[in-house]
Amino acid sequence: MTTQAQELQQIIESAQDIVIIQADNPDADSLGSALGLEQILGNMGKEPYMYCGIDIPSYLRYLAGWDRVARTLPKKFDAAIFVDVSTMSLIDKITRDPQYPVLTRRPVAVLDHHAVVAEAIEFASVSINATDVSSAGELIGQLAQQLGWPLDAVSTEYLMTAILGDTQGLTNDLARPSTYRLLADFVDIGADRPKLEEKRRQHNKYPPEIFKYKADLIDRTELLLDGALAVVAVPQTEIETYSPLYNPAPLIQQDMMLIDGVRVSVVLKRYDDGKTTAAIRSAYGFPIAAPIAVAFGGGGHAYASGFKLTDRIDSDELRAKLLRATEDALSALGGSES
Ligand SMILES: [Mn+2]
Repeated sequence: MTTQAQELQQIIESAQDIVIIQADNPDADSLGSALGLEQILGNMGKEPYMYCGIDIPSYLRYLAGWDRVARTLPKKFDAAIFVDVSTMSLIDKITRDPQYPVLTRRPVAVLDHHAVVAEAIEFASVSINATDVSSAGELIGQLAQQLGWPLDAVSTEYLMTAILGDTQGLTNDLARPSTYRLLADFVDIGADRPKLEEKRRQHNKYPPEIFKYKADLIDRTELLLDGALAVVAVPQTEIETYSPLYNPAPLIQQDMMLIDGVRVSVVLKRYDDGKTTAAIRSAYGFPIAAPIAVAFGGGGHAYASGFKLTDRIDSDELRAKLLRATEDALSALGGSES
C-alpha cells in the first residue's frame, strides 16, 4: 500500500462529514465515481455529500442519485475528496462558493487519472494521480480493494459506469488487463452490466423533435481538411430550445465519427455573451483530441477533449484556428494514415 493511500485512509477515518467534489465538466466517470464513493462512505458509517459546480447533464440522469449532487458546499464538513479532476482550471465554480475558504483549510484528497496537470490543487493534503488506470472509477475501485473499503452491488455498478464512460464501453486503449480484472471482481460482487445498459438506453431515447433537429445538425456539419475534420456549431437559441430535451453534442458527435475519413469531430456551442465551448472526439488510431484542445487552452484525453473560450471569436477565425490545430496535431502524429 502506498503512503498516499494510507494518508487518504487517515483522512477518511478522521472525518465524519465528507464532501465529494466533481469538476465543472461532469461526465460518466466523475458522476459514477462520486456516486460510488458516496455509497462506500455511507457503508463505512460516514456522512457523504456530493458537490458539482454545474447541473448534472441530462444524458447522465439515468444514474439514480444524480439529484443528490448539490451546487453549493454544505455549511459543515470535515474533509473533501475531489474525483476525476486535479486542476484548478476545471473547478472555477467552487472558488466562488462562500464555503470555499473553509474547503482550503480542511483535509482534502484528490483522486484523478489525468497525466497533464497545470495549476494543481495546491491546498490538497494528498493527491493520487494514477496514470496507469483508465478512469477515476478504476482508481477508486483499486483503492477500495487495497484499503478494504466495503464494496457492494450498488457501489460497484456506479464504479463500473465510471470505467465504461472513460473507456467508451471498454473499446479504447485506456482499458487494460487490470481494468477487465477489476470489472470481473465488480460482477462477482453484483454489478449488472446488461441492466445498466438497458437503463441508459431507455433514458437516452429522444422525442421526435430531437430526431428532426438531428437532421439540421447533419445538414450544417462542415467537412474540412479533405474530410478529416467534421465541425458543427450550435448557437445559443438552439441550446435553449433543445438542450433541455437532449444535449446536442452527444446527439450528433457519434454520427460525425461514423463518416468515412473523419479523424476529428468538433461540436461548438456558441453563446450570445461571446463564450464558446467545444467537444472534441478523435478516431481510433488518431489520439489527437488533447493536443487540439490544448491549442485553445483546454485539455482532456487522447480521444476525447474540450475547451472553453470566454472572449468572443468570429466563426472564420475559429474555423481557421481549428484547421491549423488539427493539421499540426495530424502532422505531429507523423502523417500516418490507417
Ligand atoms: Mn475520467
